[in-house]
Amino acid sequence: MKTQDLIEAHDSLWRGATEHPFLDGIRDGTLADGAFEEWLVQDYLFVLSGLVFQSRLVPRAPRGDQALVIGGIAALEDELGWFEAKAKERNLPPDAERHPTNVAYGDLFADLEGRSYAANITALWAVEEAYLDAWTRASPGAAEYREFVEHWTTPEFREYVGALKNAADSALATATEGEKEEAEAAFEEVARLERDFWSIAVPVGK
Ligand code: HMH
Repeated sequence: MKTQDLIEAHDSLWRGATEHPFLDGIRDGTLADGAFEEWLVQDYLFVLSGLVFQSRLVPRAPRGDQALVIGGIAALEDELGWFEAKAKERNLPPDAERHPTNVAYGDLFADLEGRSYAANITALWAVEEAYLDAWTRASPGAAEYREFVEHWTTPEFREYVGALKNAADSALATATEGEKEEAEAAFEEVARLERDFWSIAVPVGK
């Protein structure tokens, strides 16, 4: 089993995570007032918990993945500063409450601590791949969102996601059957949460 097989085996789930009315609204400029800001505040909180999740992976990563995982952590810390600047420009509240979907995502990250490295690196790859694919689909984006679309579709981000994919494929290549099942379950959970995360700002029927 490889990462690409997971996407193909869960096509409708993956499409839910990467094609969404929220993203159509970004592309076309048709989002309701305040929807983007509501999402942005929640995404900042998500990155905070993502940083904790990735930090826990450092001591678990095989030697060959350490630079990748640590580089990802540094990029997330940088991303937090960028979010803070954007939030300030837009006068957004720094102390918003976590949406239930954000809480559920944090619960998954906490639960992954008790699962295999293969499940963890597959989950991390899926988190970032879904985000990259989703923003790529929204590209180039309406003028008011263009800087965000560009920020989340850079060649550097694409390269990082490709490296995560290779790391996940390597882990899956030597994983036990049980670990592969764990990785597939984690992939599905991530895909559902990514879909639900876009729905924070533009609810759709589940
Ligand atoms: C919901 N998924 C979500 N937010 C993000 N910032 C990323 C993935 C990428 O780290």
